[in-house]
Amino acid sequence: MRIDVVSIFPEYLAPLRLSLLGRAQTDGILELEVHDLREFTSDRHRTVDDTPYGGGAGMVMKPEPWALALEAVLAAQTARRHPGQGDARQGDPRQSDPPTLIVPSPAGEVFTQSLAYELAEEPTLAFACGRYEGIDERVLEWAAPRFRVRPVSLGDYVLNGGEVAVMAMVEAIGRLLPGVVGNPESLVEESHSDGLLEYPVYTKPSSWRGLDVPEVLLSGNHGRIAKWRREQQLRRTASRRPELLEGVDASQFSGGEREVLRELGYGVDDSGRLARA
Ligand code: JDK
Repeated sequence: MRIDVVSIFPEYLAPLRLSLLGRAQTDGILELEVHDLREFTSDRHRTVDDTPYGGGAGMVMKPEPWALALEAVLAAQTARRHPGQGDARQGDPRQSDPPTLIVPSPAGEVFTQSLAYELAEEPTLAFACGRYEGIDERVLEWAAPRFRVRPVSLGDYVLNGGEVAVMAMVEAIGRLLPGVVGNPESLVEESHSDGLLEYPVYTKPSSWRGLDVPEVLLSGNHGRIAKWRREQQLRRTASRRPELLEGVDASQFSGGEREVLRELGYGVDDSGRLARA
């Protein structure tokens, strides 16, 4: 996968060169290029912001450096997506398979594991990191015929810019690429977790500062262990994220699991969905 990131703080993205994703880059699984938006300005002060029309606090990112930067990204990505076509498709606003452009924004759709899986299938991704109060909205309109534009929020809180959101998204997407995570069984188990929170994990020593690992995990009884872990997932989800259980199809749960859910205050409604009792 090829990923291009545009930012006024390219150094902010440096940690993406470390650890698992760094290895993925040296292994040729991931190609990551970070572009400095200021390289696409032409005034002496390399200006990227200006005052907002309509008034209000703060500054807004000017559109022209963004168009030039995204044109450079398109040129780089088109060569990878359609090798051997020269620049015939470059910037052609009528392509049927435009690359995806993620624009981090507090006003976007929320980034989820499901979106990470979807984006991990793409051959190329581009990320536009805004700063200040955001990017002139016309940049998204200009980009719409050239990219599949997706404003995406990392969650319902306000960051100072898009960089931290991009780090989180690139890490979540990158670890799904084949060969990035050392043990692919981890990913298989993750994908079968059915939207429940994870079970707790323990390692040696079995007794530590007066705290013992749950006995079942030392039993060697894999059936009992699987049942216990699943019950822990249900208990954690009910206590920390009850909204994840509300309305889900109850038929995916065994008799024993429905027993646990009843104990946690969940019943099954007429349509077979979980509901708080
Ligand atoms: C991209 C700039 C900072 C954005 C408020 C301003 C008028 C009110 C500061 N999940 C998530 N959280 N935050 C982001 C994110 C923040 C960003 C940018 C992503 C670019 N900022 C910022 C908005 C405001 N807003 C305009 C209405 C304040 C992503």
